[in-house]
Amino acid sequence: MTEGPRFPASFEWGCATAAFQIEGGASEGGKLPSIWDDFCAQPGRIKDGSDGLVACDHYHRFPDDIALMADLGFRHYRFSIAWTRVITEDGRANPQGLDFYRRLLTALHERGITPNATLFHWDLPAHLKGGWLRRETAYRFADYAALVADELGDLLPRVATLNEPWCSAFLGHDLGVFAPGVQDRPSALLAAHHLMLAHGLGLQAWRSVRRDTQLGIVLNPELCDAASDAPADVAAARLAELERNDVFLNPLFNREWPAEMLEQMGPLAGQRLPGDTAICAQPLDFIGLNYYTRSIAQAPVSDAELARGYRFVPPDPQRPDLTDIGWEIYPQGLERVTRKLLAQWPLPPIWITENGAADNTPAVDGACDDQIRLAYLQSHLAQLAQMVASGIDIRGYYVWSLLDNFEWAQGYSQRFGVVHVDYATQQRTPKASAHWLQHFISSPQPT
Ligand code: GCO
Repeated sequence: MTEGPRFPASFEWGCATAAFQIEGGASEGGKLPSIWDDFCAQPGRIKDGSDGLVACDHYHRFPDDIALMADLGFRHYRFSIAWTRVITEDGRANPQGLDFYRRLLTALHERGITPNATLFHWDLPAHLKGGWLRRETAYRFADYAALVADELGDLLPRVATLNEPWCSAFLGHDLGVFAPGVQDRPSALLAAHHLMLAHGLGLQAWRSVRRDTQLGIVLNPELCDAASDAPADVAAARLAELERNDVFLNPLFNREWPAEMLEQMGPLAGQRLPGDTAICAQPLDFIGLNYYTRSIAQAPVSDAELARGYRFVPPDPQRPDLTDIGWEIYPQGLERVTRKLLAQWPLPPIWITENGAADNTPAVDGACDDQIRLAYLQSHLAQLAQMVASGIDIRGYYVWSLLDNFEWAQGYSQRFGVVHVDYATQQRTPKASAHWLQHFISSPQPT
């Protein structure tokens, strides 16, 4: 990195994972199936036909993974709790599942690593029929939040309700590429509403049990640029941002949804009840922002695009500035999107809860030279340093991800870890990026 601003000593450095992507142990300790288990079992849903049954076997290997994290210098760890592990079908506590997380959390604290738990990272219990299309699910989420607060809250200083509810709602119910695989625009908006209701009810439920936890939510805001100055392209980019940003941020601050989104919902808009927005708007101690890339939109063409109001233009795969999954490397976007949000909503303190790159470099002879990821992290941390120095209230950064893991519809074909995982042997190999981060964290100055 070139000479640049310094991070404050209090800045927090961590890594992130999610339960379904790493744990495996799919039917151990009384764990129930989630909608992602069901989705993986449907032919054609996952690129390499894989599933989360074993994943990184973190369920059994967590002590070693925590030791590795500590060796690499991470003092903060963002992970998710599997709802399906800690609750029985009739809504009671599952002591075996809770015991797993108690052992995990105890091991983290013993290593001086501060946990940041997400309650819902997409793995909805399959037995909650109707899923996010039913209002009832939001109330079940609140019961789950209260249970975790009661059982594990003493070990959890910081908790987020949801991770990227946009993905659950829109990838899951409009594009249909994520579980549960529905393709219906109004349904996606209804799911988004119920997710935000779950967030609000969840915060109320948690606070009714304990008041010493910092509580928030993790979003993946969109920075969408128009493909041209043509008014139809500019309008399309705006609609993409309304869907991705306003639908989630407005309720957090007691603001109604944009009229365009209510219109797209059609008659289902009637299922948004008076008072719901106020429930969503619980006080936030922090907000987590996940950033990977920006997108480019143009005027819609197909029927599905017309229902959305935009169409995305993917970057030309020949461009050199893409990660292995085909996403543009665009560090300025981290600052642009953060400033855009701050101009529109009174955000609480920010943590960058995910940032990272797909780089599928193989491990050879105990080493993995992931140069795409290394350059990606260096450019984004240089951008972040400038943002922090300019006074934006960002308190920490979690790299996505500690380990290569189950990348949802991409299966194991895309590797996001700073540590390589050989899925046949479960061998972990820290990559060049991990060694660089280790050094950086010990003296986090872009020099
Ligand atoms: C996310 C996802 C991660 C993905 C990552 C890369 O919250 O976006 O949590 O699960 O693996 O974003 O696509």
